[in-house]
Amino acid sequence: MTLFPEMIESGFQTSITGRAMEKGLLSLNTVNIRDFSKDLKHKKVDDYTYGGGAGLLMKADPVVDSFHSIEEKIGHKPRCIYLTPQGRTFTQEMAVDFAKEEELVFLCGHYEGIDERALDRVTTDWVSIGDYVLTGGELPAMVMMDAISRLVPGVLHNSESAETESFENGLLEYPQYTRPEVYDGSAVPKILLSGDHAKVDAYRHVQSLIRTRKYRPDLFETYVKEHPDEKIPPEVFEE
Ligand code: 6GU
Repeated sequence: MTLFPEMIESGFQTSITGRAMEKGLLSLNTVNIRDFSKDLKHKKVDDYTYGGGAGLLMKADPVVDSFHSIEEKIGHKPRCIYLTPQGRTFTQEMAVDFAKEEELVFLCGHYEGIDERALDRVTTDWVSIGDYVLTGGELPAMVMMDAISRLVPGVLHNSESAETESFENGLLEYPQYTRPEVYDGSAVPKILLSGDHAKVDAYRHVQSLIRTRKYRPDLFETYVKEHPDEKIPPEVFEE
């Protein structure tokens, strides 16, 4: 549900989510809230706020009527996510939970937001993508749709799925290299050319630990607490 359906459609048709739609693994239906405006002449969907203050607010009835059109189409009341900086900050764990749903509705606000009475009637989840302010809910909806879609079985190829493990084990990804073996004087770490898979895995794990400690000490602390029996090598604590 959006005032800018083309923005959502063009984004989702691209790349991996586009391929998954062609395969029938995902589908996208955009509802243009403006199509439910009762103002036949100007298709107005926003108005001034009672009590005054900055900017325009999206009116209740086009939003509620848009949602009812979806309810009628699918035959039940789906989970409806309102994208707002006031929501819970989106995490991988929330993506896993949303990925279990057969249908999800994303309600994208614009201007100063949406009349509270519409939100009361249609929304089940309020989600933010971080502590900064955007002009509308479309980009956050696309962020969520991407993160959730890649968790749907079949959307990623096997070679792509392997990469999911890394954030889900609570550590950052280790550094990766492809050809050439020496680029601009920098060689690929020798161990990666050894063919010894156990050694490569161990090396990568240590690299993940080093990165996580350096860039996300919060995640590192949690990881250490959750793996009390793991011996962390001293090089992880250098620098
Ligand atoms: Cl979900 N909406 C808007 N407008 N701004 C945001 C956001 C959402 N998440 C972070 N900033």
